[in-house]
Amino acid sequence: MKVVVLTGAGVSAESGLPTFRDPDGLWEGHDPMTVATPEAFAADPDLVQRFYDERRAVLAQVRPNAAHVALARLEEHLGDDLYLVTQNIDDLHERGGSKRVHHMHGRLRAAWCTTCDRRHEWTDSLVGRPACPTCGQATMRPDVVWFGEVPHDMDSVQQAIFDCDVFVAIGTSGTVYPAAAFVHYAIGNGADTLELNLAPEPVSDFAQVRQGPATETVPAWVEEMLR
Ligand code: BJW
Repeated sequence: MKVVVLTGAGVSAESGLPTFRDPDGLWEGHDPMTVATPEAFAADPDLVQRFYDERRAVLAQVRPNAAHVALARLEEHLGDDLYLVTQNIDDLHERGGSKRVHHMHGRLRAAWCTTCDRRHEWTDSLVGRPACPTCGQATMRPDVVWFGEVPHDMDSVQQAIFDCDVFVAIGTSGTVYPAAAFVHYAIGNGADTLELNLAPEPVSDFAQVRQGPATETVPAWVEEMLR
């Protein structure tokens, strides 16, 4: 059985990372949705770098939760037949034990130099405009995908969805494309579809729904899969 799992901010919520669209998801009075654009970065790079610096620093204080760990356990059993694609830029899937994680919106602990196009593992601040270790230019930005930019690994993700028997969306509002369309690709391919979420979302109309916190629904679903 081939399984594709798509995760969103809800899978990390119980680790203490705020989601984007929750009522208290504002940051310093800025809607994160307006910060996550190349235009916002061009207009006020310090503000955007601070937004990501703070989130990068918080990563060191949080831990993977039972949902991340359960998905790693599923990978142990399914190997390459589990394709885990996340919209999250945190590294909690990896720290929960997953080895094959596709970060379609990039990674918080990576910096991308827009001069030489190199990517570097990065745990420090970027707001002080450090020099790129490769070319020396002070042109590094968070290696994340903003609105209007092309998500990573799209060919591979689409192939995995076309090949899968089961598609599961976990903790995502399903409001951002192309991820919002994945459930439709999966249905078009005849896959079973399942949504695990705290609250009903647009995807709920197109999937079997299990409502509840990810730390409960995901381990329970994984347990069923392994039985
Ligand atoms: C729990 C829980 C618990 C809580 N347990 N659950 C009009 C139509 C169609 C498309 C477009 C359009 N206009 C513009 C577009 C394109 C645009 C887009 O989608 N815009 C929309 C606003 C309409 N998309 C793009 O520009 C993308 N690029 C693109 O399309 O390129 C073209 C292309 C595609 C493919 C191939 C070739 C070319 C890029 C999108 C980039 C999004 N980037 C961000 C920021 C990343 C960096 C960062 O993290 O700061 O990604 S925006 C933000 O939203 C972030 C997230 O990954 C993403 C999705 O959010 P997510 O994860 O769903 O979080 P929330 O907060 O929305 O939902 C949380 C959920 O958890 C809720 O459901 C809760 O109920 C649940 N929950 N606690 C279980 N304990």
